[in-house]
Parts: sequence; C-alpha cells; structure tokens
Amino acid sequence: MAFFRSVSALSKLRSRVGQQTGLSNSVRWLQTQTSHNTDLKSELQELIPEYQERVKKLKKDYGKVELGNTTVDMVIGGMRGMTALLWLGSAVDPEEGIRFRGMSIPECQKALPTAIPGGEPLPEGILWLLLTGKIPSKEQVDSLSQELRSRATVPGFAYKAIDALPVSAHPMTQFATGVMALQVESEFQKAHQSGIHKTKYWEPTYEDCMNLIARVPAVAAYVYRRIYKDGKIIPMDDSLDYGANYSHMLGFDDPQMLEFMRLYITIHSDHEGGNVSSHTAHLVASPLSDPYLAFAAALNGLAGPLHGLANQEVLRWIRAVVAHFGTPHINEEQLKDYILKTLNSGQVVPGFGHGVLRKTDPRYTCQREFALKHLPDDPLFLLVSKLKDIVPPILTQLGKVKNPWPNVDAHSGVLLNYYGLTEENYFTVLFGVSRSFGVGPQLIWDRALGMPLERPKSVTLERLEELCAKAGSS
Ligand code: AMX
Repeated sequence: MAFFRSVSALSKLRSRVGQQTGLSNSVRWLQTQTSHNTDLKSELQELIPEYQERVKKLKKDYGKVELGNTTVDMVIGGMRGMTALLWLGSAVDPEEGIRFRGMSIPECQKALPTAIPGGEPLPEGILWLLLTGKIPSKEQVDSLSQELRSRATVPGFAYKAIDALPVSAHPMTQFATGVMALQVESEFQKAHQSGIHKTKYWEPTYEDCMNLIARVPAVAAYVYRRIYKDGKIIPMDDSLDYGANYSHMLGFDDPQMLEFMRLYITIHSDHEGGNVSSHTAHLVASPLSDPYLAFAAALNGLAGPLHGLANQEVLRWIRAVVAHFGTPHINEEQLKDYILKTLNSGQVVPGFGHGVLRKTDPRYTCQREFALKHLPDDPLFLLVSKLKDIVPPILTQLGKVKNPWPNVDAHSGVLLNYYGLTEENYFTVLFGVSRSFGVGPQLIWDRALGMPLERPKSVTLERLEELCAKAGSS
C-alpha cells in the first residue's frame, strides 16, 4: 500500500511542478531532476541504489500482480501485445508513438542541448537522458562528447577483420563483423573471468557500452569508405560532436547534413524493449554475454527487411518506381497501380505498418518536418509525401493490415539521398550506430538491477492443441 501511496504522491508532485511552468508534465518533472554532475558514470552511480530499491520492492511486494494473460494468439503471433520486458529508456504508445523517459520527440527537440541555436538535439543528450532519466545541460553534453571522443580509438584488428570480407559483402555484415572484433577488448568479459562480484557487474558493462558507442561510428564509417570510396578513410575530427563526427568520417560536411545526422541518431536510438534489435541485445546479454556480443546480435536482427533493413528497401522501392515511370513526377493512378503490383507479387510496401504503432510514426513526422524546412522541392521528398496519402487507404482495403500508416523508415532514405548519401544498402548501418544509444543504457541497467537470465516457457503444437481443445469443451 505504501508503494501505491508514494506513486500517487509522486504524480501529484509531478503535476504541481507542471502547472507552475506551462510545460508538459513529463518534461517539467525531468527538469526538476537535472544535476550539475558532468561525469555520466558518477551521475549513474548516485542513481543506482534508488532504482535497485524500487525493483526490490516490486519483486518482494507485488511479484504476483498480473499484467495480462497469455493467449494462443500471442504464442503463435510473435508475442504481440504481451508485456514481458522491463525497459527503462523509452515506451511506445500505439496512438502517440515513442516517448524517451517520458518525453515525446518534439519535447526532446525543445529540451535537449543543440550544437547551434534552435538546431536539432545533440545525440549525446539523448544518451544522457536514456541512461539517467534527466535532461542534461549543455555543459554535461559537452563533457560526454569529450568522454566519447577519448574512448573512440578502434583497434587495428577490427579493421583487419572487416578487410577479411569481400568488399561486396553487405555493409551490415561488415559492420557486425567489426563490432564482433571489438569484443576482444571487452572489460566485462575480463572482469568476469577475474571473478568480479556481481554487485559490480554494471561498472565494466558501463565501460564496454561507452567504448562501444564511442567506437561504432569509426567502424561504420570505415565500412562505408571501404565499399563506396575506394577505401579512402577520413579520420575523426576532435573538434566535432558525435553526430557531426560520424557524418564527417563518412565524408559529408554540409552543416545541414550534420544537423540531420544529429536528429537521425536521436530518433533512431531507442524504441522500447520489444523490437527485434533491442530485445535481442537484452536477451543475448542476459546470460552475461558482454555488450559487444549482445550488440552484434542486435545488429543481425536489425538487418532483417521487416525491421531496420526496411529503410534500405524503401529507397530501393522508390527508385524502382521512378525507373518504371521514367520520372519522379508520377500521378496518383500510376502510383496506385504500382503499389497494387507490389502487393500482388506477394511483397510488402516497405516503410508502412508497425508491430505496435497504430498511427503515423512520430519519427516519420519529425523527418517530414525537417524535409519541409530544408528540401521542400526535392522530387523524391514530394514522391514520399504522395505515398503517405496514397498507400494507407490501399493497405486498409486489404483488411488485414493493422497499421497502414508510414513508419520511420518511409522517410529517412530520401533525406540521406538528398545530402549525397545515396547508397541505400548502407542505410541500416546508420540505424545500427544509433541503436547503440538505446541498447547500451539498458544493458548497463540490466546489470545494475541484477536482471536474470531470460528464459520464457515454450509449448509444443500438440500441447497447444490439447489446451485449446480443453478450453473449447469447457
Ligand atoms: N505492406 C503489405 N502488407 C503488410 C504491410 C505492408 N506495409 N504491413 C503489414 N502487412 C500485412 C502483413 O504482412 C500481414 O500479412 P499476412 O497475414 O498475410 O502475413 C498482415 O498485414 C498483418 O500484419 P500486421 O499485424 O499489420 O503487422 P505485423 O505486426 O505482423 O508486422 C511489420 C509489422 C512492420 C513487419 C509490417 O507492417 C511490415 O512488413 N511492414 C513493411 C516493412 C517495414 O516497413 N518494416 C519496418 C518497421 C519499422 C522498423 O522496425 N524499423
């Protein structure tokens, strides 16, 4: 009872803080939570005991509270709608979309520090927010930028591991291979072998996650330059923030592209815990596999066309439409015919639909706003805009698609293409770099909270039929 009393006192306090400032409750609450600590690890260290207490209390006093029943649909339907994971960083509401620690994308755009006045959030800010639940100051974000730069040196053998693959290997294969090679330097693995006490697990996990986040842009940029730019590598620039540096190492220094990259990483960072890549990382890390092993596995899930690879597929599909009609200026009837042709050949329309969302993805909307501001006349953007109106009614008519609206991947490709990053096979690597920002913080919390090995129960087909027959006859 005391627990519920304190929750209700907490929401009253949040609401009171809110009324005073005119901002939404979640942001107002987070703003009251800011601190002056510029060292992220120390900040986290202070928070851990409180979170541990909260989880301990849930386990002890409320372990048997039901969160919903498991149905046959869930077992044979990819566990849709089954609440089965604890994920601190973000939550996806079917109607409203993502909230990072309670904050919507527009709220993050307003509250998180930027590189230029009125610009897009710096990815370091979302990392701080996801890990601590607090809105960082510019000083804190700058300090984190510096910390990430100081950890960014990639060992030569990681590049050699990538070089062992044919240049024709898919960029995601090359990227995941590079990440696997980084595992050789895992602090967690070393500490575990030396017999570290389990209450300290989070510390080497923190080191691994921060090193991983710091190093993936260089690995990812290496893959890009190796495949598409004759292996001419561009070194990191010590004066740049994380997003700008990644763009710079890829070879794109247009200030607008740097802004898009900051926004891209921020919005692709996390999407609660049940999506394939995030869930995979959490699952693989649960038997104490280190963060590199977990993140490489997550990348392999992200590389599926129904998940992260969809952003590659969207641009490929759009290019095929343009090639088919010989122009990007295509009328509604022609587009409808092409969409039906795609569906009739047993394929999905990439960039539409979602496992959880039931409205347009706010990550799509914010990219559309970026495009309206910076490239309103781009022919491919205009085509993407037409598709957002034409595709949903067609998918709805199929009668089976639960969410006919555009998702995050429907938009990113045309923006990247506009700024010169035209090689669509590379797009999922950008998604992967961003996803390290969501996966890393959760893995640190998994170890800090002593999360156990993940081991759900499965059922055989015969047993399922037996249970259903029993339920049917009663
Ligand atoms: N085009 C055609 N058919 C679609 C469709 C689309 N965009 N979205 C869903 N459907 C179909 C499904 O294939 C399924 O058909 P089936 O019963 O014959 O197998 C039926 O509609 C029901 O599916 P659902 O319950 O609405 O979706 P889901 O939760 O099973 O799958 C998703 C979600 C994203 C895989 C699906 O909408 C899809 O394939 N979309 C296109 C690929 C895509 O854009 N993926 C990116 C998602 C975001 C991300 O993870 N990055």
